[in-house]
Amino acid sequence: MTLLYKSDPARGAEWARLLAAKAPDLAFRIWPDVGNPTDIRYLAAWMAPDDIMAQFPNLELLISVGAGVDQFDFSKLPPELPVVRMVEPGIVDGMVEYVTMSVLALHRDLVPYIAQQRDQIWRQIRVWPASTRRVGVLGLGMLGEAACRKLAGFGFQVAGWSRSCREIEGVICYAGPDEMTDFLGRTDILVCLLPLTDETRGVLNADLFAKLPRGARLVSSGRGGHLDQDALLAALDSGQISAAVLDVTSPEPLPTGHVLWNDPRVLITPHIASMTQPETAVDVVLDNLRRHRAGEPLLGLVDRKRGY
Ligand code: NDP
Ligand code: OXD
Repeated sequence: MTLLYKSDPARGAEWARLLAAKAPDLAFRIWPDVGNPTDIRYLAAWMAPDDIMAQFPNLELLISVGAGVDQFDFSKLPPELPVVRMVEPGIVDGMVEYVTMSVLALHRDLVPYIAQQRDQIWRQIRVWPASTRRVGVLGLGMLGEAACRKLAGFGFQVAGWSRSCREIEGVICYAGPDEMTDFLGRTDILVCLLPLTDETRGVLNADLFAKLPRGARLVSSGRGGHLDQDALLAALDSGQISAAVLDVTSPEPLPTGHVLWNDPRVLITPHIASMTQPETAVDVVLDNLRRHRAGEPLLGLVDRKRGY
């Protein structure tokens, strides 16, 4: 029973240290040091090899080292191979921090102040209480729900939108395409925490921006493929959107010289909103291996039909 790790080798070394202490009987290897490929039963990867079953004929479980799974080409994975995504508390805490930081930055006009500082301009913008600001989160899953709960604690008026109806204390929940327009109409700061699927690709587009109140602000920290970047630039130019924080772009890295880099209305971070934390992730992985052996439901099992 060997677990193979195929992602950032430095973080793999952390997994190795933790697993040696927590599960000394588990054989653990870090790509490309695969050993005998027929020993590999579990693969924890960011990108899976195309010919996965030819390489590892005894593979029983594919584990995404991230919360998202859109990096996998499911058409190349055997339908019977279970795929789980990373559902661990460290990645949730990181995203809650990032979304809180970004929403507070947009709420307190940090983006224009950064531009003003560059030009040595001392100009005050009226401060509004958080209770007057309506935040809306697209996606009420593991990350979106946790972010909503934290934001509600600051006094923001928080709402969220998901596919199925949800109930979250202190959060107004909207569901499905029919309720999207109402959700957007009451959203001053929009946060995208959807998974990237055929249904959500390009969701942050001109049509959506037009349904937000004029001057709305955007945090995009799901995937770059959600955002029509040209539509964002047009919405910034027209004043429909006043500022944006982007953690994800398309492509990544954002190419040198891209117009978004120098736009004073945009803050960019290099896909660091959150990261899987080895310390907490290995506990979830070990629990999932135990569940798999015991035939129990897996944590973070991906529904291939939904794509997340
Ligand atoms: P979950 O699968 O837990 O939640 C996804 C949410 O999106 C659910 O509420 C789901 O609705 C909703 N949703 C999905 N499709 C639709 C749709 N078509 N219409 C309406 N709602 C929809 O995902 P996580 O919260 O764990 O993660 C979200 C994404 O965040 C990841 O897929 C990844 O892309 C991104 N991410 C980014 C990181 C970064 O550093 N930038 C770090 C980690 C993750 P329902 O509840 O009804 O199923
Ligand atoms: C993830 C990510 O999906 O880091 O975990 O983007």
